[in-house]
Amino acid sequence: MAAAVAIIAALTYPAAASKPIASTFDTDDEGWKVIADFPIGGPYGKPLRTFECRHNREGGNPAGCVSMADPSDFIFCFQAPQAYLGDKGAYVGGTLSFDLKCDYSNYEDANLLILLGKEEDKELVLVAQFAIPPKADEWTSRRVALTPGSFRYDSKDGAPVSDADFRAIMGNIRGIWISGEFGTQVAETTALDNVRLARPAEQACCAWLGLFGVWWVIFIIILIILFALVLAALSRQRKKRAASPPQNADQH
Ligand SMILES: [Ca+2]
Repeated sequence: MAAAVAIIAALTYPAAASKPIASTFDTDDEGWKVIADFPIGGPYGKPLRTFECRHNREGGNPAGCVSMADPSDFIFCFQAPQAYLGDKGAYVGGTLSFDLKCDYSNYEDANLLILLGKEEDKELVLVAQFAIPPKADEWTSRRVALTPGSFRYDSKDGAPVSDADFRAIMGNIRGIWISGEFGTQVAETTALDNVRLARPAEQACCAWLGLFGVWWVIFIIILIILFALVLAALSRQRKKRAASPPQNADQH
């Protein structure tokens, strides 16, 4: 049995150790805020106002989510909490994914993911574009590859980002902002759910798990436990036989 426990621990430890940074908003806003009033087209480096997100216990994808009603004519973004910031060099080549839902979607210029960082004394703002939610009131999943090719300097029309600058930012992320601005009028409410920062290895693992589902892992664990129980029963039987005197000896 001890061997089975060790095998299970060995199987489950890597998954726990490499647990992705994720927000599913089951019980609260998990530290996410909203920042607002960026001019359309940028610059995006300095928000004017900060708001609390609204946490919704239902209506997410599934369960809870956070949302924000457009506060102004300008662009507003969901701001990631501290867990997503700092040294994330191990996530270069991974992805940032998230689900968005918007009740009024007719603005196609602010579908932005903004990364903030610093290279030596220079403040850097990197901007990636993601596909806009195609229909109002439907959850859509978006995924941005964490590679230099996904980003531009300062705005969606900026210059391509160098590998050195991208690695410098990922080594000390100071801000991750996901735009919620999808309406030309001050009318829309945008919701966010299932944010996930994944390393390259975690993506491969998830794709593999996706093929078989989590039940496959549970099945393997049950098999290991059954195998351990059979081994323990056989071992007990062997010990019992060894302890009993041979039958022939009784007949003499
Ligand atoms: Ca959720």
